Amino acid sequence: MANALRALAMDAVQQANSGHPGAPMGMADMAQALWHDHLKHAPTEPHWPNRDRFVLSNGHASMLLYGLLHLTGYDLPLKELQNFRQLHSRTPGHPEVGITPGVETTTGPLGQGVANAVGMALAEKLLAHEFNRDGFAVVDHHTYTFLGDGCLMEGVSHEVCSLAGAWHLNKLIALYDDNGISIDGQVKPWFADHTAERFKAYGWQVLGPVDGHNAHAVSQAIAAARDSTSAPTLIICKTQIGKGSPNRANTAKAHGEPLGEAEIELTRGALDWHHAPFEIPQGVYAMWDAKAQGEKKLGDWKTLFAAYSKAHPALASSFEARMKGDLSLDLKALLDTAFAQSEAHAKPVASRMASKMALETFTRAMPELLGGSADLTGSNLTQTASQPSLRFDANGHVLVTSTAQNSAAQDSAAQHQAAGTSWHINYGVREFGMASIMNGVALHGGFIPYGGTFLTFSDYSRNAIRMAALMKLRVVHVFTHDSIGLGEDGPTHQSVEQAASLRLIPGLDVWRPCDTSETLVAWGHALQNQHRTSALLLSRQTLPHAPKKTLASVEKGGYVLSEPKHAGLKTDAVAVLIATGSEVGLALEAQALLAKIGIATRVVSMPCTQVFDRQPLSYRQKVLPAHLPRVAVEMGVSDYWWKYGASAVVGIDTFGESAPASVLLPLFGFTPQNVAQTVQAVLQKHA
Ligand SMILES: Cc1ncc(C[n+]2csc(CCOP(=O)(O)OP(=O)(O)O)c2C)c(N)n1
Repeated sequence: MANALRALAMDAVQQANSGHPGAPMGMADMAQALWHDHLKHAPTEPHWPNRDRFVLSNGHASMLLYGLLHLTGYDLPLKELQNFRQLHSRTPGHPEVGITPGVETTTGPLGQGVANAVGMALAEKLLAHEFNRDGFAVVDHHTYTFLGDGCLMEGVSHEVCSLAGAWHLNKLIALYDDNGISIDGQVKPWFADHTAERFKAYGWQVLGPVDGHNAHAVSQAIAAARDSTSAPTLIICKTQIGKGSPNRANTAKAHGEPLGEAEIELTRGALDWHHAPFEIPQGVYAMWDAKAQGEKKLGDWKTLFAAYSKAHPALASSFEARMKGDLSLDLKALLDTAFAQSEAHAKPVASRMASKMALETFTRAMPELLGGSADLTGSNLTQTASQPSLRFDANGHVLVTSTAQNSAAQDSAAQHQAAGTSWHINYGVREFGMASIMNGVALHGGFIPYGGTFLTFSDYSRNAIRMAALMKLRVVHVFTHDSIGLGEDGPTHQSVEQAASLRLIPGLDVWRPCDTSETLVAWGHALQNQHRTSALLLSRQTLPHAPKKTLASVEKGGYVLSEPKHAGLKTDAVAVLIATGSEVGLALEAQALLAKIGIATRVVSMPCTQVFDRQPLSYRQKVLPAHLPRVAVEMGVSDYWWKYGASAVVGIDTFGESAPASVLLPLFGFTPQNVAQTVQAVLQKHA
């Protein structure tokens, strides 16, 4: 059976003249052990909620996964394998979720697949805790991942495997393809870790080394791993990269090059596989076919779920809605009311606090919100009064009595058990781990994860944010302390280029709201868009309220906040000030100063440039009329704003400084006077 996987991998890579044959050939027996003997899945219904999840963390071995999906009966015909790595095929170079049925996550950036798997295993555990009832284990599956030396060398694997141990994710089973080879050759000189001891130290159960080419031995190890009641398991499988190829096996050359026609012929001989390229004998197909068995398991689960629906109708319908990604709350009505209230109160608050205020309302009624922070809970303000801190006991059970930080959270922990709780996770100081685990949680379904850190440290998690956007995942990043306005912590903590650089990620909505109302809208937008990733950039410092008329205008991402008449002038604007977040108040002050000397300006608030860019041209031209010069104001690099046709940017193109914010703002030119003078200088140039 395993040789069918080897043959498909070497043939497809050869046909594409590109790809990685070595890892699929090396892991073929491990794959046979898992997929034939253990994996619970239904090829005819790839989205069955209670399927086991399989994550190929070493995504360059994509042909292994495509071979498995094809052979076991997914809708992935042979011609797709023959089209490996070609435009618009369902077999892209690395596995991509949403393109190939049965692919659970997009992998390729090493280390993040195993992180996604940790997120999936966490989601399973939490859903089981929330929805399972006596006799009704409707959520009960494993998460398996294959990973190689590369994943284990990547630092993110440390962050997430450490968490998986602390969380006792006993249904997470990782199979390590221990072939001792990476691209540069034998790994010994650069990867001499004692991996077994490393994982034991995390609190994992470690099995093996087993002979990774003995499918029976691997299968037995998986069976033992499935019995674990309180720890995740790492199974170390000793393998040969390119197994079966007489001249390439156990060499780095097997990693990422086609074997070549001659070597393929030799390999067919060595494997005793005498079939034409892409030809799989019917008998082999029959052995691999998992459709009937999958349908039986699926059928059993459906019967169980039907009985569950009778016994616990509310829970059952809530589970179905959660897995579909429907919100538990009608956010539209709630946002309208909250927006009206915040406009009426017009209170100055830090936008991080405005975010917490919004979350207080959401988390009370939305158990799907799975919050967290990378050890900055009190600064990011991600935990609300109704959210207990997520804790597990030594047996891996979710602790109902929480050791939450505040007593309100402790009280509510018990209250919320029945109805479902929105939890808050202490991820520890692990930004990248948090972001990539959140991706796994979102991929599993049932939750909308959000997590906080300082904006500057978004750089640590950046590739996971990019992956979320690529996968179109509803994940919300709460980035506080978004500028030099944070003050004394200095340039290591003060974001300068982060806002602009996050805005470069395609598909990521970056919000930098200016007050309570805009923050509400930002959260509403993030939660209501099931296929978008969002980052909320929030201030540490208090911001004034900016009066505005409608929520709908904010939802456009950029809108006219103030016309000259609001500053007491009857004339039309001669210039536009574009500002975001904490600089909107500054722009309004500059507008007032300019009005005093008879210069009429318009202030445009631009909380989310991506959403603004998606508006029709006619709207954008109305907000930013072509004939008016524009001055952008943002405490970050100026580069980003030139694309909006700015004539000048009041920005920061150096690092910040360590000093109180009250000293830094004037030092860097963030005063109403300097903004007003910049507008005057622009007008003189245009005169
Ligand atoms: C984050 C990241 N860095 C670098 C790469 C490029 N890359 C792909 S595979 C690989 C080596 C992986 O070694 P190993 O996991 O041992 O795979 P094997 O050689 O066994 O196939 C590298 C460096 C990548 N895909 N992701």
